[in-house]
Amino acid sequence: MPLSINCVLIYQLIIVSTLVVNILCQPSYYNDPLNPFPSLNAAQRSCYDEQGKARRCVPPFENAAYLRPVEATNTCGEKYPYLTTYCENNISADDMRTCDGKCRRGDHTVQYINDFHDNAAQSWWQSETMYDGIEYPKTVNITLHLGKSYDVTYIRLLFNSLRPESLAIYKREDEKSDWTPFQYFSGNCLDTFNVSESREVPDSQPDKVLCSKEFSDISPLSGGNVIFSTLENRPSNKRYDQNAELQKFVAATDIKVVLVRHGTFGDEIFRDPPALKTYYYAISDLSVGGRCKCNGHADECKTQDPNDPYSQLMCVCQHNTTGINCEKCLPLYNDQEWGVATFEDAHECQPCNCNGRAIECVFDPELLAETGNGGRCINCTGNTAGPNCERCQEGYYENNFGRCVACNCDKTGSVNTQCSRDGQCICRPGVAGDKCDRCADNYYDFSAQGCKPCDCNVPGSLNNTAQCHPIIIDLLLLYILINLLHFLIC
Ligand SMILES: [Ca+2]
Repeated sequence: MPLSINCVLIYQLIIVSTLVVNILCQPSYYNDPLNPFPSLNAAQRSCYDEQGKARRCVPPFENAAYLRPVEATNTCGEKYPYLTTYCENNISADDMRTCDGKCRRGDHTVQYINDFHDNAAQSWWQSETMYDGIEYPKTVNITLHLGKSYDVTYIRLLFNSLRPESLAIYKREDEKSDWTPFQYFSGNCLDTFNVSESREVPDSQPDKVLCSKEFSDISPLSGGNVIFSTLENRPSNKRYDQNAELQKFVAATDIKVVLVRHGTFGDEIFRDPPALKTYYYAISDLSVGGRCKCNGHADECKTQDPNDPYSQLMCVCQHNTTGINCEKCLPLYNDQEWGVATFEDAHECQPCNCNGRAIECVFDPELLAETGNGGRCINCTGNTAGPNCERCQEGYYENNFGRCVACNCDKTGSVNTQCSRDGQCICRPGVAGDKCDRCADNYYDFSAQGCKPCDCNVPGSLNNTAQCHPIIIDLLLLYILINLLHFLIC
């Protein structure tokens, strides 16, 4: 339905005046995008100072979105051979709309959202129009995979269409976790997201998710920004270094932008096709300003395979740390607990003392309290044991060559499996031998209770040696019994 002449004039006046306001109120994020981090050169970002002392370090600030994998749930011209036609608002022409817009498959794919951004020759992603059914509550989602965890400072969307009246930004802290809200933008926060509009978080809740109406104005018709500065209006960002909640809040591996509701002039209620075809989403650039998250232990990130830009992105870890985000100590460097590097303490991982007999240790807080060293070596080699592989394991003794040798104590004749430093096992009563594997002289009947005494008279024994045998004693008893019977009968 055509609008009246008066309506057109009022409409054009509103657009021109809001455009002027918009130009005057250009976002200032370019002035200080690193807030609260100062701009650092490579030497300042280094993980060691001039004296070689470990210090907190960070990878360079970058656009983490650039050329990363991205998906959209709707794109114009995708339903081949369907052609998406759209109209554009035109404030300078008498007829407000030009409806010669055509989008074929491939014309405005989502890959144009984070390609090289050239202001002079912009490429952009575009959705279908309200005429095609893209209308609240049906949303359009843009999902961006950063490749690894980043400390995100800002997210910027540069629109090539009207900005949405409502949009939400979600994030994931790792590729497997659930999506959590990052920021809402809406002209009506409460109705749309059930969140009150608020500009600043309380100190007690540094990770509170805010909703802002800052970018929900209908103007400009094109070229408007939506910018989310993750640390802005969060007073605790001055102590970012010590604030684990805030550090967790800014960390993201994936970003999802949900385009919830079009900003409109209200003319869609007439369901006039040219009006409906002016409402679509078009974004020429999605930027994510941030640093590769390395917990203060790396000054650069690289892909695992230098020849494959889509292979796993990883921190080049320093300070004896390892992991995709330098989130743990190297296997043999767990003498102190792993920690995020701060300005006060680089939390450099310290080597365990395993006497060269282990390649791995774990941090044990009880051991640290007892000895001042928390590294407990595991899988000690050479039959050694102990927190530092400093002694022979149970059932072994150290021989003259410093090697741990098995005691091999006889299970029947020994009190336990451990022998003394010279290899002598501890024998049960009446048992003898290094390994406690036989009865001592003048003892017999080797068993788990030890050996019984023979009580042989040494001078009366054969070769003056006190030795007996169970069978000999039995024969002797039989001989005595027979003689006694013979004496009684005869
Ligand atoms: Ca682009």
